[in-house]
Amino acid sequence: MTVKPALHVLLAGPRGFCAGVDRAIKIVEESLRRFGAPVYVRHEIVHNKFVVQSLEAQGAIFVEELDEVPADAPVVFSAHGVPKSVPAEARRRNMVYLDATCPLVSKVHREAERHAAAGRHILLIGHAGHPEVVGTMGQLEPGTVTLVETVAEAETVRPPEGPLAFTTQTTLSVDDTAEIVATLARRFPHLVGPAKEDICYATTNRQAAVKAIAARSGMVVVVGAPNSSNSVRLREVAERAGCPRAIMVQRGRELDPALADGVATLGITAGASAPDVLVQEVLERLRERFTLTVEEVVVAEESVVFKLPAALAK
Ligand code: 0CH
Ligand code: SF4
Repeated sequence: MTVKPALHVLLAGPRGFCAGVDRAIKIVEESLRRFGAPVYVRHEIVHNKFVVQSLEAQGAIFVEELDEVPADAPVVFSAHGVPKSVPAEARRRNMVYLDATCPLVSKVHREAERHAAAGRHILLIGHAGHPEVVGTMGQLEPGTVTLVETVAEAETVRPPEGPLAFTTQTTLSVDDTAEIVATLARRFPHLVGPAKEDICYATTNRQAAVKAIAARSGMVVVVGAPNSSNSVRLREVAERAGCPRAIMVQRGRELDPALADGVATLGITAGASAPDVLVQEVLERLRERFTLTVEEVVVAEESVVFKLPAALAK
């Protein structure tokens, strides 16, 4: 019997599901129990195909727009949030709807509304076209918000004269965002906003955890999806923290274990929308080729839990 070479695995902690994702999935599952199938979901409930397919198997139907949902069927809005026009349209059509927007995204929506009510133009730091950015912009009147994506844009953006505020997407790079905020604060000394930014606890902790393992790892594997903002950031953070190779996979079978040949220590993390079963798949895949020793590196403990919406909590 050939002996498999040794591979030391560092598991980032925290990794994987956050409280907002956990709540969003429970909202779909509980809706299926209450209303029976089908329950429609506008947009992927979270950016993970395994999660989406598991819910589809239970009777959920995923669509991109509300007009694809029959008026007599219940619909859930995804964790990323929706423009105000979406619930407004659901009410107009007398639909039953459940909002799975993460409470930390809703908090940013309210913050943006407060700035607008105070007459401040808003600089929203985020990625163009991402559903959370579309949702946050959709809380505001057109012309009252300008998107800033990069430090270069922060250097050149020309908002209208007058009071100015900033808000951010919740799943951005902590380091990039600090630089963007510093640039804006230098150019616009009257800029108001949160103490740092609106990046959530889960994004912050997952980036800190992957940083802690990246410098010790010859390779890092991020379990997540290419359309998952927070997961994509984890791969970037690992690379910037000095790891020579950081890759992203959606499932264990996507990983070629031979990539880890010659690597002594391999780091693994998972985006906030990636279930733990997929991390286990990656470990199983590596065991096909290596004898693993697994060490968990925990940089923060998380105890955040969000309640279900009142309509489902009863
Ligand atoms: O990281 P993003 O926002 O692309 O979304 P995800 O991968 O579905 O993770 C959950 C976060 C949802 C809203 O913050
Ligand atoms: Fe909420 Fe943060 Fe999770 Fe997004 S990543 S769902 S903002 S806890």
